[in-house]
Amino acid sequence: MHKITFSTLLLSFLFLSTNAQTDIFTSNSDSTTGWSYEDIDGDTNNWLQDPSTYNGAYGYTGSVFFSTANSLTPNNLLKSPPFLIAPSLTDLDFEMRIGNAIGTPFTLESYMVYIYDTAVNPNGDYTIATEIMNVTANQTSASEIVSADIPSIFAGKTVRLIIRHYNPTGVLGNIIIADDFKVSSPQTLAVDDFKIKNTYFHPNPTKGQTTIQTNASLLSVEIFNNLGQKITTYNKNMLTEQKIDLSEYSRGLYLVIIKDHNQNVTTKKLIKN
Ligand SMILES: [Ca+2]
Ligand SMILES: [Ca+2]
Repeated sequence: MHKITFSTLLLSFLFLSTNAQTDIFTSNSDSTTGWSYEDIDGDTNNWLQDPSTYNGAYGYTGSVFFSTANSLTPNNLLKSPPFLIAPSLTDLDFEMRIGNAIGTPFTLESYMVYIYDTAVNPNGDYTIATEIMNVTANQTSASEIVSADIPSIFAGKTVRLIIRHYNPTGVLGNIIIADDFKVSSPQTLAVDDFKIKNTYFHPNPTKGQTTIQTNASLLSVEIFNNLGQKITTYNKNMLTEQKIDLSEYSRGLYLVIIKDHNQNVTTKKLIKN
């Protein structure tokens, strides 16, 4: 009985190991932490999170992000939170749910998707980001899942995605709706690889200084604000006491990406109050 159970478990494990993909970044749009919006054309129409209007309609669930355009030349950027891609994951896929048409007549809304390395493009300038999609959205009420390859050069990088709403057709625009974002790899990471375990801040929330409680040998700590912008990086020489200090920054939620000397990583939320 025990042998059968063990064999079954082993087979299940092998099956999962050989078929599972690795989810690197996912969002159902419910949280806006780390997301940001930029109204490049300056017409005050921009991306926004909508918590409920499209819930259950056109294939969307719960919250979505949508971009409006009352001009012929929208140029609105939706930027994802920063996330780190493991160095060993070189086969990288992006997908999201997107649609443009709520009722008729449908308008020709176009979008592009970019990815960029936050270390070489700290301001997230889309004109120097890497384009991975350039599409005119489907002209039906239903949303659709679209996908694209992400170049392997982004393995090992802390990246952000940009979904850019624009309209080169000269047709007066309406809206673009995006949801269900996922960056994944068909490659697998062993469960204990890559993730730094049992790491937390004390105190958290903090008024300023906080200590990183961990057994890992820290290599670097990157701190991003609630808009996903990197505000500072600690190198290993600054981390000998495993302390970081947010005294000079405003109250709010921060994303902290912690790397150790063995290429492991963890992303933590830290609250300054
Ligand atoms: Ca959603
Ligand atoms: Ca705009």
